[in-house]
Amino acid sequence: MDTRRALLDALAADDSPVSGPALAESLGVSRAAVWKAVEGLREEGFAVESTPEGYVAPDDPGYSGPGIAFGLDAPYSVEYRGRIGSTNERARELAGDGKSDVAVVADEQTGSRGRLDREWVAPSGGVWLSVLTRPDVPTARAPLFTLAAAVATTDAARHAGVDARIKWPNDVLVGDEADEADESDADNADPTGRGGRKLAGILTEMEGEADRVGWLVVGVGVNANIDPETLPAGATSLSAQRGAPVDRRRFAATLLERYAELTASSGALDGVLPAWRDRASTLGRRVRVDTADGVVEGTAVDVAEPGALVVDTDEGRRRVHAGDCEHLRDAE
Ligand code: BT5
Repeated sequence: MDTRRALLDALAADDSPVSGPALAESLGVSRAAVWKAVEGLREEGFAVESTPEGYVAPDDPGYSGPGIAFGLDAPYSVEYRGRIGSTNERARELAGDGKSDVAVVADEQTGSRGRLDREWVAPSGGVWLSVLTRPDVPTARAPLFTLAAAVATTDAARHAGVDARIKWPNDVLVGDEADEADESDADNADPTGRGGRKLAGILTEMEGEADRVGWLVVGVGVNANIDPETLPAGATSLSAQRGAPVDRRRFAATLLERYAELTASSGALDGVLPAWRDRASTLGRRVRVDTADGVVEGTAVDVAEPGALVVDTDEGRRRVHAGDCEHLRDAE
């Protein structure tokens, strides 16, 4: 483990100051190496304090690489960028270099993408992240990772006090006409009629053989502390919903920890669909899904391995594996 990460772990493990010499000894490095690691953390915005008794973690570790890695209970190293083209693109580059178990996190993206090469608007203030892993699972189960990311994002949003739900397959939304208490509430009304306002989107990219995933990049874009006015119509943000900024460091850490937990093993992956169903707004709804093979319209009744939407149509039951899903009002 590198000295910085070991130092972060030591600071996270202990509320009391940790002395330089003690750290050097426990990490098996020189005192100069400890000092260099402290300086490196400070340069990355993690303001380690020096007291006569030793080093202390900053009160507010901040939205930064070390800030997110500090106390993180997930097996990822964190690569933070203030501004980047696309975290997914960076994660793919790392995959090409043979890397794994890295979370690329950014404040702002200048060239980010949604599905089908659509533009994703990602100004400063968001939580834009991509997790690169090399899971030992058959390629057919890969869609479960997208669903796991949706569950993780929903849980992190709820943790931050925002009642989010999942719209199949990869949107995390707030508010939905079916349970909108007051349709006249302009702030919460759904202008698109598509099942709520979009808080987050997920884009999964992978490479693999038929039977095994090679690498998998799950990219999550969450509108965190952003004025929805600067986003495409139909979008919302955590700060707009809460009426106050969210702690992005904690939000990102919660999301990463939950995602790691849900994808830790093939046994853990078995829990993804039930967790997804619990948080979904799509099930039981009338939907129209635009697929590569045409439009499927009917009632969404279930989601089945590895993430297909099961729709009851006039012509019988259909399984839809990919497409854009619109929630319809019952009368439509
Ligand atoms: C998605 O695509 O929802 C997946 C978005 C994934 C973005 C993340 S950010 C980190 C990582 N790095 C990347 O480069 N990408 C990933 P899709 O379902 O195709 O939705 C795209 C549509 O959402 C666009 O056509 C817009 O209408 C809308 N949109 C764009 N930016 C938005 C935003 N910030 N909030 C809400 N809606 C947005």
